[in-house]
Parts: sequence; structure tokens; C-alpha cells
Amino acid sequence: MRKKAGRALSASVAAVCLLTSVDFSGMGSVLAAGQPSADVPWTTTRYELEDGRTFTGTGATQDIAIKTGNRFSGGRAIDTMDKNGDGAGVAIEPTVTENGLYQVVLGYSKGRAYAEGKIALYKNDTRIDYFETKTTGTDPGVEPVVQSDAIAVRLEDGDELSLRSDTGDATDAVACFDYLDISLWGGRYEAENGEFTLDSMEAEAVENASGGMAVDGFEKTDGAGVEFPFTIPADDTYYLTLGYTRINYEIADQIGVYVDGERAGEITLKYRGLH
Ligand SMILES: [Ca+2]
Repeated sequence: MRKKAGRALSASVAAVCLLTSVDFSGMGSVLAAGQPSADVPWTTTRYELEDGRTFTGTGATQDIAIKTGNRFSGGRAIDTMDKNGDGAGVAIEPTVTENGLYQVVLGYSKGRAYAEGKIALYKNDTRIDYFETKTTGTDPGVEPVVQSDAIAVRLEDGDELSLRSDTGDATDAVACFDYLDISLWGGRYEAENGEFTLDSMEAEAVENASGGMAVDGFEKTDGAGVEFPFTIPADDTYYLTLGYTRINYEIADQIGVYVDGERAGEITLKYRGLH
């Protein structure tokens, strides 16, 4: 079910306009994995799994244990869950200040005897996807913590995420589960790092602009623009915010937004000031 879709998005305008940045975030439903490629990704919040609510599953022969070690974030991790029953796991309730599409990454370590496995990610009582885990070292007991591929999940305030061993193969749950890193999907793309559609366009230093730079030259002709390659999790609705400033005289009040070369909409520009 994983897929990655490349998209080229460009902003084009026939106005005197200095484009400084594009903020991009996903507000879609439950999706497959996708990694943002933004210049400035959204802030990541780490949730230590050892601080979560643990529960055992069907056929458990022991309770979930906590393992300590310098290699673990926070010095501790959930220990291997292969004896805790089918469906055993650990749950956290992330702080969601903005409902939207988030990426969730698992930090884990795994012994050399267990090459690959799967551990399920649930939102409330619905399974979203699996994290795939693999051996993270060759020295028993000191395997380093690594990060999984990201899973994209739509989160609202009050949602609970849990990691569960429900694959039917107990050996899948052999690993140390350290933390979940959660960040809003998307980020900020600096206009000066995009691709300009005309050679006459140029980046210049602008006070108070994001990154200290903005792109000039939109007034020269229709078709002037900046393109950004995106990797998005799936076809869905995404939010776009433009950072810009305008100077002196006006030619047009709108900037066109194009996806894969087709006009998808426009943004109305305010007069003067940095927006
Ligand atoms: Ca930890």
C-alpha cells in the first residue's frame, strides 16, 4: 500500500512580487508513507514509549518490561514483546495543536538473530500500517537505535497512537521499542532554492524574508515562476501558504498555483508589506 507520488508545484504571477517561501502541509486522510523534502521541516516531538500505557495481549506469559541502556533515548525502552501475547503493545496520546496529516517514525533496536519483522501502528482501535524492523547491529545487547520509515497519519486532538504486536508471528515483536517521533507532514520551502522558470529571475537578499532571501522577476512576463518538487503520500488535499512582499506598483493581484503544469488555483495578494 506504500506509494510515493512526485509532484511539481509552481507559483507564477504577473505582478511585482518578491516570493520568499512556501509553507506546505497535508490535511488528508490516512495515507501511506511519505517523507517531506522541505528546507525547514515542521518541529518534531518525541514521545518516549517507556512512558506510554502498556497492555498485554491474548496468550501473554509475562508483563511488558522496560529495558535500560545508554543507547536508548531517555535511557529506557520497551523491551521485546514476544512473550506478552498477540495484540500486546504500548499507547501514547500525542499533543495535537493543529489537526492534520502527520508523519510518525519509530526508533528501535533489534538483535542480530532477527533479520526483519513488522510491528503494527494503530490510531485508536484502527490499524494504520506496519513499521518494518530489521537487525540494527551485530553485537548482542548493544544494537544501536535506528529510525523506521515514516508512516503518514491524520491526527486530531485526543487521538491515541499505539504500537502493537498483532502480526501473528511473535518473533516480529522481538526488538527494543524506544520512541515515536511525530511531526506535522510538510514544511517550508524557500523560494530561492526552487527552480526558476525564466533565466531573467533572480534571488536577492531581502530584509526580514524567510532565509534572508526572496525571488524577484515575476513582473517581467507571464510564465515567470518558481517550481518546487514535492513527494506527497497520496492524492489528497494539501494546504499551501505563500510568503511574499510587494513593492510600489501593481500589475496583477493574483499569483497562479500550478500542479504538474496545470493551473490548480490562485492566491490573492495583499498590497505592500511582508505576508
Ligand atoms: Ca526511550
